[in-house]
Amino acid sequence: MTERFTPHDKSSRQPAVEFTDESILRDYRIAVRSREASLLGRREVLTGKAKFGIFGDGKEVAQVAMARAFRKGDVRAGYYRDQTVMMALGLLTVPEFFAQLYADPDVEHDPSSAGRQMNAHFSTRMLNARGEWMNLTASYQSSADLSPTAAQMPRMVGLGYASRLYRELPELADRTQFSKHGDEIVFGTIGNASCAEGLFWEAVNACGVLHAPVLLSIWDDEYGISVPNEFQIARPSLSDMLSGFQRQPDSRDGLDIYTVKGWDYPSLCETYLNAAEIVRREHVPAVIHVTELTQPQGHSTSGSQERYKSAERLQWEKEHDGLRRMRQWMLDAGFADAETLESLEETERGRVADWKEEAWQAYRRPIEAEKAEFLDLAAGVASSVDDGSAVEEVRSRVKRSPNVLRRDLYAAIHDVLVAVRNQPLAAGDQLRAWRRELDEANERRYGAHVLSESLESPLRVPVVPPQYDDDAPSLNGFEIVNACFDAALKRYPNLIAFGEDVGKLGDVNQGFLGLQEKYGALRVSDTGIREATILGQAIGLAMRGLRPIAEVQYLDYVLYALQTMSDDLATVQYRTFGGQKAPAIIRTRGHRLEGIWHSGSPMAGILNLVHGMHVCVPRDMTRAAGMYNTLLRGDDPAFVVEVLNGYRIKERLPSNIGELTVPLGIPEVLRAGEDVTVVTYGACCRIVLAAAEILTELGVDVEVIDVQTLLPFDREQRILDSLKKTNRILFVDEDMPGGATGFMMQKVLDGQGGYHWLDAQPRALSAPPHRPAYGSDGDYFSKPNREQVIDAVLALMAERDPKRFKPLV
Ligand SMILES: Cc1ncc(C[n+]2csc(CCOP(=O)(O)OP(=O)(O)O)c2C)c(N)n1
Repeated sequence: MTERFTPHDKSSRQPAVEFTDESILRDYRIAVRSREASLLGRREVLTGKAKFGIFGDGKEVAQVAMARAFRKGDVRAGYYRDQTVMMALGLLTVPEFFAQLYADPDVEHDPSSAGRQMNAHFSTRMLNARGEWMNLTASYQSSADLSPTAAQMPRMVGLGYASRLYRELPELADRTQFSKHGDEIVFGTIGNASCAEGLFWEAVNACGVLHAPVLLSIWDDEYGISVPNEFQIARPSLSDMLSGFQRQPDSRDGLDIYTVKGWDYPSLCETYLNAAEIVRREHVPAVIHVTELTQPQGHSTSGSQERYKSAERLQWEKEHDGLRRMRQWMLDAGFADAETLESLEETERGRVADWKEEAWQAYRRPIEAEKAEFLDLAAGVASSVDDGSAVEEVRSRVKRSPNVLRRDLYAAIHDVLVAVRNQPLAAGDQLRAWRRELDEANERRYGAHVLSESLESPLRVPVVPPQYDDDAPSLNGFEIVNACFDAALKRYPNLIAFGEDVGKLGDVNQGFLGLQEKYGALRVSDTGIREATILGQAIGLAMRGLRPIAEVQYLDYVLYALQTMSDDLATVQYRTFGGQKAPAIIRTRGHRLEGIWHSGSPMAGILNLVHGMHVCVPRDMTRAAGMYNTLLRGDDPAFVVEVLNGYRIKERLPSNIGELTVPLGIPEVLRAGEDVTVVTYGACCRIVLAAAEILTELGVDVEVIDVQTLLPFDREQRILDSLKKTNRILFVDEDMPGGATGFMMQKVLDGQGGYHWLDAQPRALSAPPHRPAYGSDGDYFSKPNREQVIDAVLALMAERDPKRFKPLV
């Protein structure tokens, strides 16, 4: 193999580059293969075999260059244009590419998402079939893609920062399954138009601050669907705009910024190899702005670029097509002759077509088998009734339809059962039994892996009640969580805590007081004010084997991070069909301060967006400690809302503060009673208990239940047990009407069948439908209070006995 080209070495620290005829031809082969896959992919959509297609055509050459710089253990955090780099790294086969296009739900066929994600949303399997981490340094990795533009940016920060922690924290040295001395870098990718998103700028800044070894590529084809750059960014060039981040010579502060043309293969190779080497060695992030990229087939299958690109632009794109340019360069430089290239192209065209067909057959086979089984069973039904014509009609509809889907079979089963309703038929029962079998399989296909299914699921963590010495000290609430975090930091060397004011100050309520001094500034650290990338920092660290506790200072500010929490963190396991996990704990505090942005309770808004996480609402700091201990023993992500006014309330310090656990999804009865069940959580527990005392004087025996976690909710139906006894129920919280009280009501009355046990109207007491006003009176008139709880319970009792339980006011 001749060394025809050696990228020149700007820093004279250039790694050895394999730049041979063979390697160039390999790159070209992958680029051609990828292009062919895009072309055929689009055709599959246009002929109705797939629903939608978005492809990486036009970005191939940049990506084969990028792949050259990847090392085992490196991680991609990219988006839907990256099929070529995935193929070049051997992380995506052509059949897998098509399987995802067809939404094939077999994880063997689409290992990225088991058909759950739109096409071109890639990921690698970081977990084995038991949900345990594999050796992440043994292969290239790709964190799971998302559709929202720039949504991959926050996670990229954490993925990169993990390398820094692995390099700099001696206590992590033996975790070689996740990192070898922090030498892994992250390859981020983003489209030019997505750089108009705030998440992009926040993430670039955070990478710089954290010295996260991230190499971020901007694929710039000058458009975001139909909207050109002039409507996206303030200056004509993104790299110009980014130049303020450029680090000064001999400084580690800032980023390196490179610009390279997307059709210039040798320069791309040189740039990627240089940049990656520096990022890897120095842990200084870099951006490669890849310009003059094209989009031969347009943005996606929905729409045609001729509608918004001029004839001149389209002509320019043809001339600057990377593949065409690379081909010409190879011919000009004598790397290959035209005959060799033509033969290569011909071969790839044939192979991609075959692979596509293979993927299609693999996708269709089990469905066709189900179709055949349906036809058999339905024939059995038709022949066992006097007039089987209606059933036969359904059969022939299914028989005739090409590429029948499972939904069509479900509709057909229903139609058959409608046709033979009220006829006791063995054949009908057989059909029903088969449908139940299908249900089971489909439930897994489309519903599995919302939460961890591994042996480490926090739902399996044994309950360890708090224990108290006779002389257990009474401490402030913050000292209780502080003792819990101290024990956890000691127990788990991979526990990393961070957030605004978490480091030096020990958080604004002192939960981490003194712990930075004790464990160091990388274990307990401050962050900038950047909630979305605090979330992303947590996700990325967790995906690389660390255990982050990331703090968002107040509950009201979680909204800044909610998109990342909802779209990314909560769906990691689901969207990868259990191939990846991110056991991050997001800590915040809320309720009962004062004013619109310090005492809000947008609980339903949050909890309904984060299925896939546990939502814990501890009523005091001992419960909070128990929940943290449970979560740290598990491998799911979670959101914990501590009670803001609990930090100064005294609690006895359990002697087993580092071991006690609180089970998730198991409510606690705080006060037993016979007349009314009041269901609440968090700060409202105290208010309801105070009301219950007065209600006893008024002759009402109230059972008070703390749900403890909103997700999961009452896994053992303890609230139903209470309702069976009292037959009256009131839900109390600080959310808006119809918010988390509505959520709880649905769970109990509908989900648990509580409706059947009611003797009185089920009621909810929540905050009034406005944001909380400031000041003590503002608070009183904006949140449920003791008096309102008493009145609501009396109203419930009055339904049965209005004379005895007259309203007080
Ligand atoms: C948050 C969000 N807004 C809008 C969209 C719809 N959308 C999908 S791709 C796209 C354009 C992205 O352009 P660019 O970042 O340049 O990437 P390209 O597709 O050109 O590679 C838009 C607006 C989205 N996916 N997410």
